[in-house]
Amino acid sequence: MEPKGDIAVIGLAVMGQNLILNMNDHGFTVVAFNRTTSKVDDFLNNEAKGTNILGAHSLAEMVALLKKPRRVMLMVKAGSAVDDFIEQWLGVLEPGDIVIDGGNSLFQDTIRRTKYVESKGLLYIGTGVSGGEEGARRGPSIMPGGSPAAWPHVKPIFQAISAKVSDGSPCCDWVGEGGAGHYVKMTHNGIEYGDMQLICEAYQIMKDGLGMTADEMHEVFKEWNQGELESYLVEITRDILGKKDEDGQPLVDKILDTAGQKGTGKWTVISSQELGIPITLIAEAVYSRCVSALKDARVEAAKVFKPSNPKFAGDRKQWVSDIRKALYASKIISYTQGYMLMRAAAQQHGWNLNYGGIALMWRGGCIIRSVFLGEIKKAFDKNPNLTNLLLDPFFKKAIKSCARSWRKVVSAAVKKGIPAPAFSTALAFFDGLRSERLPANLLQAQRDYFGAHTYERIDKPRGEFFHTNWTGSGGRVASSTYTV
Ligand code: NBP
Repeated sequence: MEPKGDIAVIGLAVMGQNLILNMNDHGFTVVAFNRTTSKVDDFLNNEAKGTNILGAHSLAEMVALLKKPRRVMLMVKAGSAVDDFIEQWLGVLEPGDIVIDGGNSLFQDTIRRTKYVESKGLLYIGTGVSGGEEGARRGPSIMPGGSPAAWPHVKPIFQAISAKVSDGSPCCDWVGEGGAGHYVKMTHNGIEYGDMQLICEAYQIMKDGLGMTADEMHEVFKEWNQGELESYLVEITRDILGKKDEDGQPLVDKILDTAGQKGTGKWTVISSQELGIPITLIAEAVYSRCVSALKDARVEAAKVFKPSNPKFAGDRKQWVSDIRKALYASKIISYTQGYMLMRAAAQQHGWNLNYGGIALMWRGGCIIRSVFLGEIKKAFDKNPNLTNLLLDPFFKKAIKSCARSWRKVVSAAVKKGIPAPAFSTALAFFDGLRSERLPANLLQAQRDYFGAHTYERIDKPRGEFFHTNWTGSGGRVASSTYTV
């Protein structure tokens, strides 16, 4: 009998199960497999009951159920489990078959695995899948990269199951070679950290600076979700603020204020350091989670340094409008930085990234989906070579119209001792970027003074380096010149 399976999905936790059900809804025959094989039977007897989903209890059985070229997709914990599976598969798959990793793998691992799997005659796809449980079931954002020859074989399945924007375009397209898909997913997660932190800072300023209740802020986020900030994260914040505990009190007020993280934000920041790209807002978002985790230290310090009166003076309605603008401007900076990072990574790794296409992939299905991403898509449609989002006329105008409120909110927060690290760093980055001259002249002089690191001069061509014997007692030998 001819095999019927279009694709196998390995890993029957929340993401794998929901992706399989989504694929089944779109008419694909999926073979389900899991390391703990009892979960295959559990799945077939419950969630998958009455569907066309097939179960496999061994890799050999899984392979026998698949049409050629075989498509096998991992939805397991990122890390060594992926390498272990690849090794096992190399023994049962054939040249031309396609190995897909849909977990949150580190992009360097995907670069390495793509080369390794290709060297064995197979094809590899490392893909970001975003949208959590609901996205996986109803339509995620999917960001595939790896072996270009694999894409035509996977495209019909991925584009069918992905989220769609209002004109029907799928939130899934080819991202690029090697680790490009996982890099874009990692950047997405970093931006997600930034968006969440910005919303949390707006919340804290409204709570502490304006003395607003969760119910009042629920109304504010409801209103914000009807304008330029309309997004999934603003929408869920609205709902969270409206949620009551069993005693009728807002549940959010009872949740311990220490945040966790799984590492993709950290990876984004590490990559930015390696590439020398200032994604200051995402970095602050990651560090803010670290500060939140220092609960005991914060409780102790609060006893000693508690701000006396954090309340803002003036009209509350006006402040809420100012906070909205500060959030919007800071968000523009965060995406500007995120796109700078992807551009630098693309240059380093030789990826031909389609920046408008990435905005479209993030426009629906994923956690950072928003109206705002539609504007980014338009900016890249108008100018595919746009090097800096801030230079697009739409964003230039938006930043200018928010600037006064942004400064007002950041200075009030600083004066009143309310932490607003992401709002502040966004403003500092903006001021740095628009400064034709920064104090790095002095910095270079310091470096040359103590380490003979040399400097360039404004009255000489770039690339010519000078060393000064600042004290009269130093030698004439300069250190080798380097830049970061
Ligand atoms: P988990 O990340 O919790 O992984 C559970 C699955 O991995 C199970 O099928 C488990 O098999 C399998 N597994 C583990 Br753990 N170690 C294994 C090993 N050494 N060898 C073989 N299989 C192993 O599941 P998830 O939350 O569904 O996420 C799946 C992937 O998707 C992850 O990479 C995750 O980062 C990514 N992701 C998750 C989300 C989300 O919202 N949860 C969103 C986007 C992406 P077992 O049943 O035998 O233990």
